Amino acid sequence: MKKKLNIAVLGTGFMGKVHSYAWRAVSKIFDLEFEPVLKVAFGTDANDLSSFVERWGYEDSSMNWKEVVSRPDIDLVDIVAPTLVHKDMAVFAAENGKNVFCEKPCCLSVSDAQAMAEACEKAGVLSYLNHNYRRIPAVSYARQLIQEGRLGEIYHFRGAYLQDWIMDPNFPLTWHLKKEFAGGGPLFDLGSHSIDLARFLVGEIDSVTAEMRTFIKDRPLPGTGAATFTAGTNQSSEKGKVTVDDAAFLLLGFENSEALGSCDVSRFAGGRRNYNYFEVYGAKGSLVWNLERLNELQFLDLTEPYATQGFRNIMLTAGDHPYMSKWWAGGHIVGYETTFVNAMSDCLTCLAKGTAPSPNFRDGEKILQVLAAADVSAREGRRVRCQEVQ
Ligand code: SOE
Repeated sequence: MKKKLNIAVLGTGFMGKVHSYAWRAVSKIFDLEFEPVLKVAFGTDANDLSSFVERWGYEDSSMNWKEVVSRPDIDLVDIVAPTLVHKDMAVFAAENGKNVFCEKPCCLSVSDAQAMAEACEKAGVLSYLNHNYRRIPAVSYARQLIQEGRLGEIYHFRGAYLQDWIMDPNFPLTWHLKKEFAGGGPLFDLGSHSIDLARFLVGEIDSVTAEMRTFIKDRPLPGTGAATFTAGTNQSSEKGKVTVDDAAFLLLGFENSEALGSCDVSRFAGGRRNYNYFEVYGAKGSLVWNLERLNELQFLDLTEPYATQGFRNIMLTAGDHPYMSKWWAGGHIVGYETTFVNAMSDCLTCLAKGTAPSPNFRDGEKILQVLAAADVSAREGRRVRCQEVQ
């Protein structure tokens, strides 16, 4: 008999939807000690909240997140609200003895991430930071190949995360475009993913040199009722300042190797709807991966004779590929939503074993240091050591 684990989900947007789907699926796909129960959802818009709760089968709802988090029947708080509120929600949850699962980016600043990590450590609760792309079989397998030494010494990581959803100058000034709500533009939203992958595959980053641009500096204000948690489509004729980047290009130095890395993030890459990409080049081999073909990993083995070398396309659908033994019959592909199911499975496995998941809020702190260093570097026009920023 599985133990019930009562979940409170804070937020009803896109991530609220994906997380609800994954909490529902995880104990059906994986053999876990826990069975998540969608106990209560928090939202800021009464109509959205009631349809969300009905659609996903939550037992209860509330428009007061503190009330939700402090309920004695809640075991785990899942934060899918805007970045601005992550820290307060996570700290309050930890203080109330709840395990915390939090969407990326971790929070707005290095000191907020430290506060989140400390609160969880002090309370002895789990902290889990959701960088779901690590959980893709191909990405996990890429790390395995690197750790097995199949790439040898790593020379380069080239990451890119490109989107195009705000290229229209009439796209409204939603919370994503305000620094005080989001911390940064694609630098935080997408760069946090790329940096997580760079750390996952290559190692700790210790310096950053960056350039950033904001192409559209003023945008129409969103319509009424859309100020904080939702985008809103009914915009007004008044305009407001965009206070985040539209694109950021980073050069990365690594702590324990001479590897040279880069990471380009943008919301102005036309046609790139959700293009998360990396290449890793080593002394013995190279890897290429792209979210649009998430079941595939390209591998070039430099130990083969030069004349026959070439990238081979590995389909990650065998039972012995990471996560795949629990999914469909061999040879069948998986999609975006499975990355969250895999993430929740890993999180619940750590909870059952009492081990710290990775990434957690300490990793969030490291990622925030890189993002903050990139921000300083772009503004001051110089290379910045990650330790410099707090
Ligand atoms: C929007 O840019 C977004 O939903 C990100 O916030 C997610 O983290 C990314 O995975 C997909 O795009």
